[in-house]
Amino acid sequence: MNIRRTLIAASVALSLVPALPALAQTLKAADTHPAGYPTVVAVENMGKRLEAATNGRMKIQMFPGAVLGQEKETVEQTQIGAIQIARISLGVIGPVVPEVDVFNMPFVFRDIAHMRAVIDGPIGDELLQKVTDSPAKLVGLGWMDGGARSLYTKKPVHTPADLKGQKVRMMGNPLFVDTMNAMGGNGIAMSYGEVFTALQTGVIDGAENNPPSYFTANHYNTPAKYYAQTNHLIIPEILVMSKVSWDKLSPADQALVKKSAREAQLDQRALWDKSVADYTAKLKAAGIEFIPVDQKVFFDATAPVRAKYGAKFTDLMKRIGDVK
Ligand code: GTR
Repeated sequence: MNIRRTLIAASVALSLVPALPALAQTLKAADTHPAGYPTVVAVENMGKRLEAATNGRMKIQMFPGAVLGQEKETVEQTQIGAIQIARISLGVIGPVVPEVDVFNMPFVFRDIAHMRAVIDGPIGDELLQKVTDSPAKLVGLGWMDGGARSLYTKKPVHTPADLKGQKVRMMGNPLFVDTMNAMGGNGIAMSYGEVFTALQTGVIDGAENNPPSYFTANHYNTPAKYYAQTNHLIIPEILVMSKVSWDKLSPADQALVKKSAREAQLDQRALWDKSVADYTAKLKAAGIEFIPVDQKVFFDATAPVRAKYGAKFTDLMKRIGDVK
């Protein structure tokens, strides 16, 4: 009897609770790049759009310049929900969600236009979904442009033979170490934040990246002043959200976040193109020598890497190749 009365009282009380207002949300976002970098600005703009669409209820607070940690750490923090949104290279997601490594292979895209057509289309959506469906506790929100990565070294490089004995920093993913070894050098995995000192002290002889990163991370201000235009990796950047935080959003808020991430993808592209042109000019003005190379030689040298890592992606690689 008592239990019955308690239950009735509880259900009456529940029916009196007004519908909860949608939760106020400040989403913490992390980026390794400094303020003003295209990815940072695009995510800040995404926050402004979210704020406008929700009358200030949802916001993004951006933490640039790796203040929340190097990319591997920010991925881990995002997995547990301490960070809500991380903008990172897809390269560091490979060890967590191996399915994305199809985009991380050397020369898998013909050029930047090809990569953009792929990430904007169904294959891009499928890969984001693979991140979301994986056990990694991350939600794939959208893509950004990371341009093409080329080599910067102390000694000029024209062919794979010139890389013999040179230690070249790669991002933390075995695929990239194998890529550098196949290109003729010795790949060394290291976090982005350690590269400047390692170049200065001679722990490494070179590294590889796009012109905006080469410049803004100050790597050009080291003995590595020769920039060989290999374009060996065209790795998209990815925006991931913590699954823990995502699950706390209403379906309407989830849709809004997804939509604004898609807008950020296109927003960033315009900022990116401008930044590549600006930083290329700055690097040249600073005396960096841009060396044109025969990319086909590096493409051929890395065939074993595509064979090794691409074996499980044969169909997908064919579909990627077919995208015009
Ligand atoms: C940059 C990329 C960063 C980071 C960095 C690296 O091009 O935007 O997310 O991955 O390269 O080499 O670690």
